[in-house]
Amino acid sequence: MSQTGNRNRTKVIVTRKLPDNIETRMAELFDVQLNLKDKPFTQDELKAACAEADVLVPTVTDKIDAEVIAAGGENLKLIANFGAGVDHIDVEAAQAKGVVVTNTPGVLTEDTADLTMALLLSVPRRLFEGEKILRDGEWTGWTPTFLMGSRIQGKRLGIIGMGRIGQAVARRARAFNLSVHYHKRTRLPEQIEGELEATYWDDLDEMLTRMDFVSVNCPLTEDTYRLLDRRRLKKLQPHAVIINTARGEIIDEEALADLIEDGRIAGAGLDVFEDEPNINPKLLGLKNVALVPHMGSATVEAREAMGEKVLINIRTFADNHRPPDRVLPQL
Ligand code: 8YV
Repeated sequence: MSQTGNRNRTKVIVTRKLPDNIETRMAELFDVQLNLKDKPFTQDELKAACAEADVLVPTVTDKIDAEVIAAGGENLKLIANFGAGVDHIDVEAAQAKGVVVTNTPGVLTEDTADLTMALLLSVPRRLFEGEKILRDGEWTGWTPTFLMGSRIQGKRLGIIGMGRIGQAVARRARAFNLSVHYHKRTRLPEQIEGELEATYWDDLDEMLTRMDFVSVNCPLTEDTYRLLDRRRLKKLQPHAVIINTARGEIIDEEALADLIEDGRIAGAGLDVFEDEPNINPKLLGLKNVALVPHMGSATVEAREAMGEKVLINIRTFADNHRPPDRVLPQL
């Protein structure tokens, strides 16, 4: 951890290493404590940070629960999350303590949708399997029946959650000639639904039974925790493929692994996991599962834009204005 920046300014504690130019700007603007070694904070370190800071800048790897928030001192007024998802923060406990929470929506939408499409193209076409065979030196040459996958075009894609990222996935999917279906708590306005040429399913179970591909793009909340549980996963057709670039906890991972192993689901492309950075060993053993390490927003552009959003949220808040990306507790 390193101390830098201006004295007598807002005290900001950042829990992980951020892009260099964001850290430099933070040091210019605030009395900032950076984490240049990027060693994750323990729960005790998070509590100590909350006790000391005016503003805490956490990431998805920090569990900001009620206990951590309760350890906050009089000064703690803002938790400016570096990331869009806030499932790791007890927003209700923060609000009860008068601590504002902000996030960084909108700037990682296109990159996360790109990664979703990359997985959606990779799993049915068995790209990761092919790559492994090559690297293991096991390729003996072209044959007419080697590594046959299934065609993308003309298939049905069911998107769970049709917010910014879901819609960005839908736009890409149209270009690949997929027919787009979606399930969401509240139906999209007619005009947007029309533009996306998307079919709405009020009943998730009904949608699942009919899809060739399913993409999870909803936030993790109490309502979406294990939304795809064993019962629902069993509704999928045996040739179906699931992509998850949202949060691991939305799918019962053990059930998913079992069903893929038993041939009741064809495969999965996963960027997120229930117990990151630990990966369920069953998933590791399945060759029709593509695994990538939580990379949805991992572009230089997205990470810098996320940092800019954090800076704007802190600055507006410190200037006694309403920060643009305030997050409110779920009703
Ligand atoms: C981020 C994400 O990298 O923004 C999110 O919700 O899942 C990721 O893309 C991560 O959250 C950073 O905290």
